[in-house]
Amino acid sequence: MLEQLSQDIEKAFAEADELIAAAGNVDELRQAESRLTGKQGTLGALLAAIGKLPQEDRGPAGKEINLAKKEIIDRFATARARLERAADRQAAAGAPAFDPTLPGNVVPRGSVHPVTAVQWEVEEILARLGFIVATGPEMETDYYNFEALNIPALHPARDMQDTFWLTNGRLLRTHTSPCQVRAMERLGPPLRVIAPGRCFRYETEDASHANTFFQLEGLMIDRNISIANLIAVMKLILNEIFRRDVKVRLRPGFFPFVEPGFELDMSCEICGGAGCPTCKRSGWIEILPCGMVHPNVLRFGGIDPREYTGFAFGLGLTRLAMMKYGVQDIRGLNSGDLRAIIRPEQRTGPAIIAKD
Ligand code: FA5
Repeated sequence: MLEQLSQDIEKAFAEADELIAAAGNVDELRQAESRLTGKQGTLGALLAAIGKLPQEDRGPAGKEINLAKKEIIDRFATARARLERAADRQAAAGAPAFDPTLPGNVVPRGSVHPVTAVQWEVEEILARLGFIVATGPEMETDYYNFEALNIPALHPARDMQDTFWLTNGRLLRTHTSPCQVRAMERLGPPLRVIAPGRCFRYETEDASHANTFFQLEGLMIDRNISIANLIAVMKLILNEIFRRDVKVRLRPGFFPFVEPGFELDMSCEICGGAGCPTCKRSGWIEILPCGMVHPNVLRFGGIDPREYTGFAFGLGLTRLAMMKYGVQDIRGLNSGDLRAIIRPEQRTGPAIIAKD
């Protein structure tokens, strides 16, 4: 009897292989599988016939049929996976072809802020003259911001720069000049140093005044440094930044840390010198106060004024960026509105590009 069963199982395997080969898709395969493994199917009929076998053959017969069923289910599973892969390949073939040689989507590249762009340019110009870049803290001490710059407590010159005092007794630096004495202490003479940075003043904002703005301090100390050196460097900076001979005027200026001191103004780029709100209708923009370092300041920095002289300047970087890129109102620079910042028809410099 069991021999007959073995033959029937072999036939069931053959039937399964035939149906698998004939199935063209997953649905047909599923139907074919139930014809073999379903209750009414080939294997179901064999199981149902077990009851007619002699008692001792029933156990081994049931075992053999179940093993065969498992094997047939496996064969169908393998065939199904093969058909599914083929279907996926076909779907992919119907999809638009992917061309890996096509250029990708261009993501617009950001650019640096105009003040940063101008800062980098000035740094490059002065690096060619041997200046190095130094930094100082934005939260300063009274000593470096005022005392060591020849502005003792109660000196009226302190009123020139309205100060944000902090509860810890320090202050937000009102200018980058504190970097002068710090550089003298750290580097000693001779020295050529620039210090760009953010400054803070408690003042009413208007088209050319912000309460937070950028300056770039410059300091050159050596033997025999004169006003001629100072003027040459100031002119070089402006001519290089604007790529032409810039119209400037020099007038006496008072700063306790320089003697003599000057105000170097440039012709307003916004109105061409005719007068506008940006230059307060004067036609000139205060941009580059400067002078010869006061002997007292050299002494505070540990330098002997009988041996060394030097010049210093405090370039208004934010205003320089305004002149270069035609920004009419200083508040536009912090507005985040690009149209407020760059007006291409007024731009005298090259497009601002990110520095690699
Ligand atoms: C000073 O701050 C001096 N420390 C500069 C200096 C350095 C003189 C070394 C001599 C030697 P002043 O307050 O003028 O000076 O500011 C310098 C420049 O910073 C100005 O010419 C102007 O361009 C810019 N500036 C000043 N205040 C503001 C402000 N509120 N908003 C924008 N820019 C300002």
